[in-house]
Amino acid sequence: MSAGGLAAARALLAGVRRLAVLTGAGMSAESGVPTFRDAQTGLWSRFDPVQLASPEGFRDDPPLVWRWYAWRRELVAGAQPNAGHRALARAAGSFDSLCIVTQNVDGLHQRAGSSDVIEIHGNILRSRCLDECGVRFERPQQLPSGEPPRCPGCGSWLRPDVVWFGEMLDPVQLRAAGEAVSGAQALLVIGTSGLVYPAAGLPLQARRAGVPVVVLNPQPTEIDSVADALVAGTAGEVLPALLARQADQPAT
Ligand code: BJW
Ligand code: ZN
Repeated sequence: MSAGGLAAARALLAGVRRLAVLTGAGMSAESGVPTFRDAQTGLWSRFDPVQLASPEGFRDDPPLVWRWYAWRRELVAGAQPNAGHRALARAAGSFDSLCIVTQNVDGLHQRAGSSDVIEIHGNILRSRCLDECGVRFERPQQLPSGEPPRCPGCGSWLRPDVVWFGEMLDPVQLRAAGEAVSGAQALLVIGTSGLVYPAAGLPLQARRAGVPVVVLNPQPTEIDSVADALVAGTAGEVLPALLARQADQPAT
């Protein structure tokens, strides 16, 4: 971890009362949930995103996509929040507001105890009707055939309640995310490659609103150019130290 980066980021966050946080897959890496684009371990190094994470892919082969999501759902259900998730949840008490905008679909922020969370790419544990008849399920049943269950409202397929490539994000949530980011006194960006829009545009939106941006990532990202402070390290290692406020520090 870069100690210099950490000191600069801590100084930048010191007087902040309203913090916004944007998280990506790297946030959950230390919980054992694979990222998408890491070269060896990322999901897209083994699986085809067009086949598995697009509406066309699902319509082409619903059982294939459903089974892939069932596997990931099991993985997420068995994962635990890591030290980074817990540090963010704990830190909420030392800010007037701490809003987490997450691209993650795993629900680990909420399970760590964070309450102000906007899931802009949905949640993998929920399902909804492919034909948008309004039916939503918290926990879908698994059929022995591996096929997706049918929507009890209209008979169409159920699909994971996530945002696939080429799909619009929920405009209400996207607006709330933009407002959280622009209305904060600092934006902390954790564990995202910054390649997927519109989420990747939020740091620039913050910057344009005069909100300083801190980027925490073990690797360079597309967002580094808009960062006021860069911390090289992992979420689980860095966040407990970065977010410990003066009052929380042990007396030395
Ligand atoms: C660690 C770590 C540790 C590792 N600690 N860090 C404008 C420009 C160009 C393209 C577009 C654009 N606007 C829209 C597009 C098209 C497209 C897009 O962005 N494509 C790009 C890839 C080029 N966007 C869309 O289609 C979006 N829809 C949309 O814009 O609708 C309007 C529209 C429609 C049609 C045409 C045009 C406009 C929807 C995007 C939905 C993304 N969906 C997914 C799947 C979700 C469901 C599921 O989980 O299955 O969301 S794709 C995947 O990528 C997932 C993620 O949320 C998202 C972002 O990935 P993330 O989180 O950044 O992960 P990685 O793996 O990329 O990076 C991990 C990072 O962690 C790395 O930096 C590591 O170093 C780091 N790390 N260990 C801290 N321990
Ligand atoms: Zn339906």
